Amino acid sequence: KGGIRERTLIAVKPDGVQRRLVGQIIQRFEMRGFQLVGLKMLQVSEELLLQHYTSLCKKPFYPSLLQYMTSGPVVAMVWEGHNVVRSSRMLVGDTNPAEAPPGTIRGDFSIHISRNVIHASDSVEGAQKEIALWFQSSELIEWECCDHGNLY
Ligand code: DGI
Repeated sequence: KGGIRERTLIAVKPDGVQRRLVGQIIQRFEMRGFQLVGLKMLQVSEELLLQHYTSLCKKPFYPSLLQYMTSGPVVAMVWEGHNVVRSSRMLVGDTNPAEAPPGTIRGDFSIHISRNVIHASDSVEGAQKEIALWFQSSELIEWECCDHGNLY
């Protein structure tokens, strides 16, 4: 994928769901012009989290990250559009909310790195792996948006 069909995995973490931020987060991606192609709520398993955060499993904070990410439901989404991976990271803001400017999701809605509300894939290759991990291909819908000609 790439071009206008580039895709990324976005997940509203348990704190974001508990704090009723799902609607506002979806609105920010819609406002930008990105297209929703997959959406579900799930309880993340220990196995899924380990595959998702393989590179972090030896970190001292991993046990608390596991506890947090499995503490309640997560809303997982796949968004599509030109440069969606990079643009989503800009919309989301720095991993540490203290470094995330106002106007970003983390900069507007969070204080501490251990409760930073949202996940966004950090590369096109990473996004492809994460989407395959979190979604069945039958759960992703290809559709034409009526305002396509105004966005591209
Ligand atoms: O892609 P990001 O979510 O921005 O960042 P990442 O892939 O480096 O880390 C994944 C998540 O792990 C991050 O959103 C929050 C958590 N994390 C990362 N570094 C730390 C951390 N949590 C704590 N408590 N301390 C850290 O240093």
